[in-house]
Amino acid sequence: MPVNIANQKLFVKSYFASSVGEGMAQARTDLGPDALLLNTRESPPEARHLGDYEVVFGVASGVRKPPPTTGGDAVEDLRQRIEKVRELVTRMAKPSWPSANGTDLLEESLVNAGVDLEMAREISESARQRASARTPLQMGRRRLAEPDPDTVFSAALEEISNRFEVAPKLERISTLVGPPGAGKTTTIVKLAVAHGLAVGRPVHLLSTDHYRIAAVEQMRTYAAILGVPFQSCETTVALAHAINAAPDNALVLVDTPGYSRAALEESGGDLAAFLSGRQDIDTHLVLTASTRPRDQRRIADSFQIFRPSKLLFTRLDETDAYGSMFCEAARRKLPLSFVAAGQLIPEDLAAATKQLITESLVRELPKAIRAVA
Ligand SMILES: Nc1nc2c(ncn2[C@@H]2O[C@H](COP(=O)(O)OP(=O)(O)O)[C@@H](O)[C@H]2O)c(=O)[nH]1
Ligand SMILES: [Mg+2]
Repeated sequence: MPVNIANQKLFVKSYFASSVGEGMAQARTDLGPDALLLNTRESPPEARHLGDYEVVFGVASGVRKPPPTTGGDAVEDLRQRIEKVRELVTRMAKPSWPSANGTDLLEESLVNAGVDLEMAREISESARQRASARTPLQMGRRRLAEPDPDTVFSAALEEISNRFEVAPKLERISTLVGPPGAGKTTTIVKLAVAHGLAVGRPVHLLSTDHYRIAAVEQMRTYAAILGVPFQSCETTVALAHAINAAPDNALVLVDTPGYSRAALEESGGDLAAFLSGRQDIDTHLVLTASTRPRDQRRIADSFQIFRPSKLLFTRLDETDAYGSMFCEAARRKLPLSFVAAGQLIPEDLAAATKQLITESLVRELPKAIRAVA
C-alpha cells in the first residue's frame, strides 16, 4: 500500500506472527534489508487469528528489493534491530507492581509489621528489582510476563532475609546487658536450664546487679532452685575472680544491672570497660520486641559501650510486629541470638531463626496482593 508521508513515498506493511522476532524475519525476507521497523504491538483482536504480534515495517517505494540470502551485515542489522525491539518491549513490559491506592503493598506490609519507613522503602525497591530480574521477557507469548504474586513474595522474603543474621549460640562465658525490666535475669535462668542443666553441663551464675538487694535475692533464689553456684560480685575485680574460679567446662552466665540512661553514664562505665575488654566474654544486648523502632535505636545506642556481639529479644508474646527487632539487627549488623516469648522458665525461650522474623514481616502480603490482583 503506497503512502505519502512528508513528500516521501513509503511502502508500509504489517506482518503478523507469533513473536516479534518471527514477524521481523518475515518482513526482512519480504522487503529486504532497507526496510525500517515502524512499530510493534500486540495484534488487535480482529487480527489475532493471524498472529499474536503485529510488526509494522516501511520501505521507501522503489528500493524494495529481495534481501541477500547470506551476509554478515544483514545479520548484524537484524541483530541490532532485534535489540531495539527488545528495548522497546522491555519498556512496554515494565512490571506492574501490586499496589493499592498508589501505596506499595510490600512497603505497607513492612511498615505495619513495625519496620521503619526508610528501611521498608529500601526493601520494597530491592525486592521489586529482584522480582523483575527473575521475570523473563516472553516475547513469543500473548502477554508479556509480569512478576506474579509468588515471585513478589519470594523476592520479599529473600530481600529481608539477606539483611540480617542469626547466631543462636551461647558462648561458655556470656553476659546479658540491657535496660531495666528487659528480662535479663529471667532469660539468664532460662539459658541456664536449656543450655546447662538440660544438657548435663555445670552452670555458674554470677550477678553484678548488687545495687538492688531484691535483684541479688531474685538471682540467689533462682540459683538455689536450680541447685547451681551463685555469686554476687560488687566489683569488676570480684567478677574477674569469680569467672576464673569457675571450672573450665562450666557455663558461666553473668547478670548485670538494668541501667537507665543516666545510670549507665554515671556508673556503667567500669563494667562496660571490663566486659567489652574481655574477648572471652560474649555480650548479648537484651531488648524488648514491643519497643518502638525509634526508642529501640536510642536504647541500643546507649548500650554500645558494652560492645554487644548479639541481640536478644524478649516479650515477643506482647507484639506481633517484629519489625523493630529486624531493624535493629539489620542496622547494627548484629545477629539475633535468642528470643523470649513469655515468662515461663525455660519454655519461653527459643533460638532466633530467620524464618521467624522474615515470615512475620510479610505475613499480610499474600492476602493483600490477592485482594488487589
Ligand atoms: N511477657 C513477658 N514477660 C517477660 C519476658 N521475659 C521476662 N519477662 C518478665 O519481665 C519482668 C522483668 O524481668 P527481669 O528478668 O527481672 O528483667 P531484668 O530487669 O532485665 O532482669 C519479669 O516479670 C519477667 O517475668 C517475656 O519474654 N515476656
Ligand atoms: Mg535483673
